Amino acid sequence: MLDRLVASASTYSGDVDQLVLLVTLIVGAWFIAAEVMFFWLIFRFRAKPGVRAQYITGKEKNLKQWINVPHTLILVFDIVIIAAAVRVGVMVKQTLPPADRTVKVMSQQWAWTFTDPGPDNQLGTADDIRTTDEMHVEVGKMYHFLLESKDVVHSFFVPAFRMKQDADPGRIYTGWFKATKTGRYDILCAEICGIGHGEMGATLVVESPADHAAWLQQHAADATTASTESAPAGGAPAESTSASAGK
Ligand SMILES: [Cu+2]
Repeated sequence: MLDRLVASASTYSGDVDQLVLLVTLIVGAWFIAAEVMFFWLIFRFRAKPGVRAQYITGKEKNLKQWINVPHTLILVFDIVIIAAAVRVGVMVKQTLPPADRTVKVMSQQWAWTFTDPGPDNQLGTADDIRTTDEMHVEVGKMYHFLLESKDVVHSFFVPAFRMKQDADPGRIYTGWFKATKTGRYDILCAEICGIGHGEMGATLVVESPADHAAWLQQHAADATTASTESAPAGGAPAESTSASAGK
């Protein structure tokens, strides 16, 4: 249902949508019930000439039922919501399925830098591919991301994955995702991080295995050439932005 508004493209995006729908239905039903009751009471007991208002202490047993019954029902629904939320929360944030690939995500005012391990699937080697404001992943592969911030608190938000994680300077957060649909999706910063916060968008490109292999080959060759030219001791991998290296 929500995927008509925002694409649903990760293994857990459907579970998050179901949770949002569950909360909306439960809270919405109670909202409508309360408003109908409220306006009915206003209408039913409106001022009439010659009728004195009743004085009600609230201690009468039959009247207290109007509080106790809905109160108990709401507590039961709270438990349902909490149980559903914990189930999804544990799956997305507390479990870490084994990764096929691990990528680095660096946030800073006001850009994203992504480091892909390259064809050797090892971070910190010469064929690492660094891109700015564009992240390439393969559909159906389990990814871990190591999320960092260079300066202030940012938040790594991929609406199509229903995934959001704060990035705090001085910490490395590990999270996971597995894309289920190829396409181009938004990456946003979901934490007000300064004057350029609204500009801090990037693109996530989810590719088929063949397209991703081609992207890896092309950019890893560029990265290796650049790193041997600029870092004789095999130092830091050179930057290879998609915008410049993709031509
Ligand atoms: Cu930010």
